[in-house]
Amino acid sequence: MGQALWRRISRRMVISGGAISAGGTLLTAIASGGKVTAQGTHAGHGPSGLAVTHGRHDAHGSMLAVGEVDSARNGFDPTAMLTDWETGTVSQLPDGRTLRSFEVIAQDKEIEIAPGLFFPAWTYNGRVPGPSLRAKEGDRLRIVFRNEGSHPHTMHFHGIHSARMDGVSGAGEIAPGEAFTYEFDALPFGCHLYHCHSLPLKRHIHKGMYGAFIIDPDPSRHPEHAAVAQPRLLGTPENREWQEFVMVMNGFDTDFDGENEVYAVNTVAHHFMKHPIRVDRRRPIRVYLVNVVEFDPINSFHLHGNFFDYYDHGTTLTPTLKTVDTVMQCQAQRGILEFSYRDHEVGQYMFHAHQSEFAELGWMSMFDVVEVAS
Ligand SMILES: [Cu+2]
Repeated sequence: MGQALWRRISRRMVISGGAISAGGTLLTAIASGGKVTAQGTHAGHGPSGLAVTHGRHDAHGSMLAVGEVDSARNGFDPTAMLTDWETGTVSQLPDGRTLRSFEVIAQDKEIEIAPGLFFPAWTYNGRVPGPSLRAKEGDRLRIVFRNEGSHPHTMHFHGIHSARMDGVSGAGEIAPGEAFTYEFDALPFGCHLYHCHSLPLKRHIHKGMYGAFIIDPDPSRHPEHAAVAQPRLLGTPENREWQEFVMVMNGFDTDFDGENEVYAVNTVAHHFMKHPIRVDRRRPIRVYLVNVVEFDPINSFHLHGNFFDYYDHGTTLTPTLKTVDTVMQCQAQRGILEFSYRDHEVGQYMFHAHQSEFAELGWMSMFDVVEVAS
């Protein structure tokens, strides 16, 4: 779909089933048992998600599924972003503690968020979401932030730190061409985020200035839960058993009317429909889920054919919700999902926002569960 067409339609027109949606999107296909009237879509086989698989291969029924985003031009790939942790440069402080140093640069950059649809983003390190910063509980963190963008920006971390390091507008705002070093301890362990806190806040956030900030528990501090803390700690053999993914649920207001036209996980609409996330059936899955969607009060994650345990904010070592298949998050809410397909047959299993509107506009994805030869 061309950019010009995108500009002419609002998402409400899309949702109301106007000429563009032409009788059905992918999600309508599921709800109606696969009888889709959109030209060429012939989905419709049972509960396993195959209906959608078929729809995926035949793009005519879905306005968003046509074509491919050029990840090379974007300089980032949503699939690679699932696992590309930024763990910083590690050194040792005189007191023996670990110091992790990061460098983050704010830059203006046009990015492609759906095939042919471009968005004038403000980025951290040239990508949306920004780098997934990861540390261990108790590490000292030093983040050198340089603003090479056209507007004042900050880095506001959700974590425990002093007022001087809070990265809010006013004293903490970093002007274009200037730099600031944030320094604080990695606390508490959990699944967190950072974002720009310049004003107007909603503009700076929805332009793309956010990222995941993961603090792994230090097992030595949690002897009573060591068996849970150890597999959460990146680099341990127990952690390598897990298939870990960062999913930042975001949205884009492409015509600046105060509502989003595109929703996604890791920025590119429907990316994980076209590129299902390959997982080994026998190994457990851990998703670090962060919601940064602006303008809409609630987002959600719904898993098909399976249930998960959920750790709200990731700040506990026992689940805060057990055996659920849907979780909702307001903006900046986040958590850890744990589940497995060990007892499932291989195949493609969907997950998506259970706001159908969001799913149709890009926030719909697939796991491709496979048998991996040992
Ligand atoms: Cu900003």
